[in-house]
Amino acid sequence: MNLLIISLLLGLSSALDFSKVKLGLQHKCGDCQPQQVHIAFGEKVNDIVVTWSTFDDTLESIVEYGEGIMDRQATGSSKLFVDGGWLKRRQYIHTVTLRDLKFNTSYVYHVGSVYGWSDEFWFRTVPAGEAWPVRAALYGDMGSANAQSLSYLQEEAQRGHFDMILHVGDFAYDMDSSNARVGDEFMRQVEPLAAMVPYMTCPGNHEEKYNFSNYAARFSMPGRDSSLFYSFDVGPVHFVSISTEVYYFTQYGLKLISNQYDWLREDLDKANLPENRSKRPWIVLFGHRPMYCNDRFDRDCQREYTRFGLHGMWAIEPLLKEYGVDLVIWAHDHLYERSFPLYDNKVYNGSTEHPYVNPGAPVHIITGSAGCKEGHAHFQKDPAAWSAFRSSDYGYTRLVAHNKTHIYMEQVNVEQKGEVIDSLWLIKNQHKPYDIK
Ligand SMILES: *[C@@H]1O[C@H](CO)[C@@H](O)[C@H](O)[C@H]1NC(C)=O
Ligand SMILES: *[C@@H]1O[C@H](CO)[C@@H](O)[C@H](O)[C@H]1NC(C)=O
Ligand SMILES: *[C@@H]1O[C@H](CO)[C@@H](O)[C@H](O)[C@H]1NC(C)=O
Ligand SMILES: *[C@@H]1O[C@H](CO)[C@@H](O)[C@H](O)[C@H]1NC(C)=O
Ligand SMILES: CC(=O)N[C@H]1CO[C@H](CO)[C@@H](O)[C@@H]1O
Ligand SMILES: [Fe+2]
Repeated sequence: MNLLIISLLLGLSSALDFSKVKLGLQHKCGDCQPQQVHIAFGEKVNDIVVTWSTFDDTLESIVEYGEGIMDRQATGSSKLFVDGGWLKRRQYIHTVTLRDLKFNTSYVYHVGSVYGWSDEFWFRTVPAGEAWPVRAALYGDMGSANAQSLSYLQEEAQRGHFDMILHVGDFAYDMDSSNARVGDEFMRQVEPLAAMVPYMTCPGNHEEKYNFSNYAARFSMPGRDSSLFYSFDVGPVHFVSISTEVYYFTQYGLKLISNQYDWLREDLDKANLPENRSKRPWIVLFGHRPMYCNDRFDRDCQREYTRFGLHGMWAIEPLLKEYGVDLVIWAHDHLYERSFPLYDNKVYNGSTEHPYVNPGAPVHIITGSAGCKEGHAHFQKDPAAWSAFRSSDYGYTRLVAHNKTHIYMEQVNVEQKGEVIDSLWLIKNQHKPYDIK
C-alpha cells in the first residue's frame, strides 16, 4: 500500500479514533497475548497501577475496567525490557494507572490491546481514611519451584482476605535464571493473587543480577527510584520499603546507599510530623536482609550492615529509635522468627506473655519461609536472647492493623495445613521516639 494512503488513513484514524484500523494496517503482532498481570498501589491508595507483559510490541497498553461492567478505559505505555542473559530475551512491560478510583469498591478489569486481552480479573479498593483494619500477607523467599505457600495465598487472596501483599524480596530463584524464563514463570504463578491484591515489594539478593534490572522492570512501585525504596500510607499505617541490598552489592555504587539513607530519614521525619503521626500512628518498615539473624549458615546476614552501617555511615537501626518505628519486617533467612522489643541487641520489656504493650523498642519479624528451592533454614542451636518464637516450617504471616492502637500478627504453617503457630498483639497508645539512651 502506498504511503499516501497510509498517511491519509492515519489522519482519519486520529480524527475518528479508528485505532484498530490504524494498528491493523501498520503492524503485525505475533506474540501479543497479555500475561503476568499484577497490580500495586500508585502514589495514593486509590490509584491502582496495573502491570503486564507481552513478548511483541502491541503499540498500545489499555485497561478496560469498571464497577461490575467494564465501561471505562485507561491507557498507559510499555517499555521494552531486555534481560541481561545471553539470549537477550525481550519483552514489553506495560503499565497503566487507574486513577482516583472510588474507595471500598470492587472493580472488574482486563488488560491488553487490539491484539489480545487477558482474562477478566477483579480487585477491591481499600476504604478511605485511616479508621479501618488493614489486612496484609507478609512473606519473602517464595520461589517459582517449591513455592510451598503459593496455593494458600492464591486462595486467601481470591476469598478477599487481604487488602495488600508484602513480598519482602527474593521472588523467583531467580528472575533472571534461564534467560529470565524463571521470572516469567514466577510472575504467571503469582498472577492469581497479584492481579487481585496490590503486590508490594522490595528487592532481595536473588534479584541482584544485571543491577536488579528484572526486579526494577517487572514491578511498578510508587516513588521515583525504580521500586528500590518508597513508602505508602494505608489506613492507620505508614509502610516504608527499603533495599537492604544496596549495602551488600556495593559494586552498583555507594551513592545508592546514601540516596536511600537520606530519603529514609526525610520520609520518617515527615511521617512523624504531629499532623501525620496522630492521624496515622503506625510506622512499619520492611526490607529483605534481617538486621538481626539467627541462621547458622547466613554469614552475609551476620554482617548486619543495616544495623551498623558501612564505613561508619548510614546505619539504619538508630533511625528506628529516633523516629519510633513500631515494627520491622525482614525475610532472607528461610524461617519465621519474632523478636522481643529490641534495640542495639538489648531486649526491652521482653516477656513471653502476650501482648506487647507500649514496648520500649521496635519489634522485628523475620518471615522468609514462604518456600523456594533452597529449602529450610538451620537455626543456631540456642535461640538468641531476643528471640521470642522461631520456626523453620514453611509458611507466611498475616497482619491486621486494627486501628491506631492495635496490630495483630500470626504465623501460618503450611506444613500443618495452615495452622497458626504463633501470634502477637502489639498494642500502643503512644507512638514516638523510643526513650533509649
Ligand atoms: C466497605 O464496604 C462494605 C460493603 O459494601 C461495608 O460493609 C463496609 O462497612 C465498608 N467499609 C468501610 C470502612 O467503609
Ligand atoms: C544500577 O541501577 C541504579 C538504578 O536502579 C543506578 O542508579 C545505578 O547507577 C546503577 N549502577 C550501575 C553500576 O550501573
Ligand atoms: C506529612 O504531612 C505533610 C504536611 O502536612 C505532607 O506534605 C506530607 O506528605 C505528609 N507525609 C506523610 C508521609 O504522610
Ligand atoms: C482497636 O482494636 C482492638 C482490637 O480489635 C479493639 O479491642 C479496641 O477496642 C480498638 N480500639 C478502638 C479505639 O477502637
Ligand atoms: C527495660 C524497660 O524498657 N523497662 C520498662 C518496662 O516497662 C515499664 C512500664 O511499663 C517501664 O517503666 C520500664 O522502664
Ligand atoms: Fe535472600
